[in-house]
Amino acid sequence: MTIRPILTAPDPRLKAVSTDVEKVDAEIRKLAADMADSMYEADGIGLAAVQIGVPKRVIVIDLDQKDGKKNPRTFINPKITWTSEEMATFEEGCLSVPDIWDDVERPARIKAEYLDLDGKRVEMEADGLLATCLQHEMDHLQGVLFIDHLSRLKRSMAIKKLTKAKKLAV
Ligand code: K1U
Ligand code: ZN
Repeated sequence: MTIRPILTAPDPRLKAVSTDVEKVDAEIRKLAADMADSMYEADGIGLAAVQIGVPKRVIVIDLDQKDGKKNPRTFINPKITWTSEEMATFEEGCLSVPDIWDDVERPARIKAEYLDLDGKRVEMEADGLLATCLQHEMDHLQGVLFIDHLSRLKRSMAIKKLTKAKKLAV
């Protein structure tokens, strides 16, 4: 089990645009396993590789964590192929934006495709929290945080709070 530290805003490495995985090999499977360990340790439901400083298009999500049961899903080179016109609002949090939660509106339903841990292409449809979480994690792959969806005032208040918390931590 390897827990890797999760970067927190305003770390500039979170702004990196992640690149496609060329081959799903042992190194990528180890990265996905480390990401899952790090996500569980931080009590998260999702994590993008860039959040542990690896700007590759890899995401892990586990929405079924109950009674210590673990069922992480890995999405490699994910791509959204369709979004609904209907929108949905969820209160979002982020392991890279600690202690800040706010409502974000996103398409309610999406279709996506990705590679699984065997390198097989998978097509899927998602709604509810899975659709929200996938869009949130795919934003990370573009260097976008959920606070970038908030008003300028809310975003600058959030950055101030995060910067102050970092200064107090040293
Ligand atoms: O990207 C991340 O940092 C993961 C993030 C995912 C997410 C949460 C909510 C809406 C959209 C995306 C998190 O896991 S934040 C932590 C969290 O959700 C949670 C923590 C403790 C208990 C319950 C939930
Ligand atoms: Zn996040």
